[in-house]
Amino acid sequence: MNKALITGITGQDGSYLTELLLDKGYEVHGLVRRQSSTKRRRLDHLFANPEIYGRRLHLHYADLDDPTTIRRILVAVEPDELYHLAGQSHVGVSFEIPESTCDTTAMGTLRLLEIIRDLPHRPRLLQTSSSEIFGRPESAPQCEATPHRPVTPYGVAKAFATDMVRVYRESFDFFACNAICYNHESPRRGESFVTRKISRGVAAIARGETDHLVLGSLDAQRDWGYAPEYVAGMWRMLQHDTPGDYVLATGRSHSLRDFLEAAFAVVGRDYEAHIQTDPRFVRPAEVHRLVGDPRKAAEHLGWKAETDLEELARIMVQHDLANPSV
Ligand code: G4F
Repeated sequence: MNKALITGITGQDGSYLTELLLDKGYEVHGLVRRQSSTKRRRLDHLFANPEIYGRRLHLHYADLDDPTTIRRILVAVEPDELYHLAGQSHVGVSFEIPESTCDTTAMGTLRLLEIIRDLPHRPRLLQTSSSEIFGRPESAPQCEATPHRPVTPYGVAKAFATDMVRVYRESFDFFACNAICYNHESPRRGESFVTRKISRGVAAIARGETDHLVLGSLDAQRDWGYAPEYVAGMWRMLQHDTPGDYVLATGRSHSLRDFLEAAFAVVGRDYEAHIQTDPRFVRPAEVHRLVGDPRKAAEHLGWKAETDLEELARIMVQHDLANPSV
């Protein structure tokens, strides 16, 4: 039985990846931060299954700033594959807490690489990188060779982590890959990210709980895909013969207004009647024209993003209509 270890297992991607690996027959181990609350809603359905939790799914307490504990767990578990998904993932928040963002996302990745370097049985490593590393690129779409020009603390931290993974691959013969992910969303997306904020807001408006939704800049353009497809791309990277970096993206750019239109259309409303803007949600700096070129992932891994923006908005809004409290 293949063994995988996931950092960030309780997040959107971690929970979808856990389901995918369990389906494929893996034994899955996850690192979780110690918190007073043990509620992990994205994994609840797996905890509740006695055939899975404690048998094929195991959780271990460890923080990214605690290398001794991570080393101990890696030595004990001996995973074949390590998916490094953890880190502070909110770009706007990274302007408020840049030091801890860099500590978890940049240094946390380097610490993990250093631990793996000393292991007698090195797992294959997948690091979730981000389109934020491209910042304000000169060209669109961006591919694996596009220069890194981050403009946010989060982007700088991810660029550091991405380059370190490449350096360890080239210098120490690691099987290590960067999944350069463009925005990927789902009903499990955290509530402070814009698509989920919108899908929850649309559902609340449809239920008559409020009549407006407050956002920041509506000028944003993003390449939005569906998260379960992206974790499948991550898995494919570690099954390939050789390690490398891959852009995971739809290849299509949309404006925030496009997403608003699609989400409000699900409940038969016009978004313009319900949107207010507030500078509190506008960031000190924004990335530009981020749209990915996923051709390498298609050619080498046979991976393709299938879900379009309208379908994504429909999946998210329908979920939030049916689950008002989640
Ligand atoms: O949903 P967002 O917060 O996502 P963002 O900043 O693109 O980052 C996400 O995708 C990256 C690429 O995959 C990841 F690396 C990162 O970890 C994260 O998953 O914001 C999207 C856009 C931004 O331009 C933002 O300024 O929406 C704009 N926006 C407008 N009003 C808002 C809001 N964003 C948020 N979060 N909240 C608003 O009220």
